[in-house]
Amino acid sequence: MDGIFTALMVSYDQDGTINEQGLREIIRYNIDVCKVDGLYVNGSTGENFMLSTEEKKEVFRIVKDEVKDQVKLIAQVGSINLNEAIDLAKYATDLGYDALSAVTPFYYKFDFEEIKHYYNSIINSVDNKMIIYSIPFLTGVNMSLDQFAELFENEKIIGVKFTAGDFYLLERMRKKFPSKLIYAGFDEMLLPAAVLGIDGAIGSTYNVNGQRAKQIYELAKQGEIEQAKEIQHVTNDLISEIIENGLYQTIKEILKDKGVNAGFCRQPMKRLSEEKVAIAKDISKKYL
Ligand code: MN9
Repeated sequence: MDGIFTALMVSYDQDGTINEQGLREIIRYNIDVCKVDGLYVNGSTGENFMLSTEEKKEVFRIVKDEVKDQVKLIAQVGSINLNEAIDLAKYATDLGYDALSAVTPFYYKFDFEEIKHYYNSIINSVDNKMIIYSIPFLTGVNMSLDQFAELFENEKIIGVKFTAGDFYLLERMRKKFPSKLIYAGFDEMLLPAAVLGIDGAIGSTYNVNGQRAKQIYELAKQGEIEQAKEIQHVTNDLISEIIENGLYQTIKEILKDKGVNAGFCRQPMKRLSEEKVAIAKDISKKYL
């Protein structure tokens, strides 16, 4: 389960309907061109939190059908509707997903006992493994080292997707939990995270920039830091231009520039102006 995982994009039509053929093309591009080690399905990048339960299941189904066993698959099933999360956990497990992940419950200020109950309820309802999805800047949920330790007491909770810039906490976690899987969640900080000894990374920009990410990760593991730094610099020039132009929309336009029918983002996420579509195409040609 180590390596570079793409936080998979989903192709939506103008009216927000899932475009199955487009989704299959995005998957193929990730496996055949970006050569990533796995896919993280229905995360933030898949626009998961704007989907109905049925739509989330449809995405899980299409992805598994296209991938079969070619790469590892992680299903993000988290929801503050705990019944939905458990239902999705069962669904993805039955489909054969290699592991589950769940975002920390958000919006209400759930206390730690509630968070712990949430994770144990989900993972104890299925025969599968759980990767905590920690993304404090979007959820507002910050967990301490001791709280992670308490969650990790459940052996079915095997790791964390760490989308934060707190490298002190990351280092403490690596030291304290040598056998748990830690995935870096910020693509622009892959190299420093890799130096600290992560097991892999999960990110949105790997939909288009997976090859560079794999190089950074492998070079860091071999101690070739100078070379890795050069590739991270180019990667971050790319990422900063993508973010400036509109993160998910621009990645989709880059995919379209590569001949992949990546569609549009779901409302309320906005469309790119024609000018920004042109900028996205320029970014695609300049870096990829
Ligand atoms: O899950 C992604 N997070 C979000 C990881 O999209 C919220 C990252 O891959 C970022 O998109 C990326 C750009 O900041 O690092």
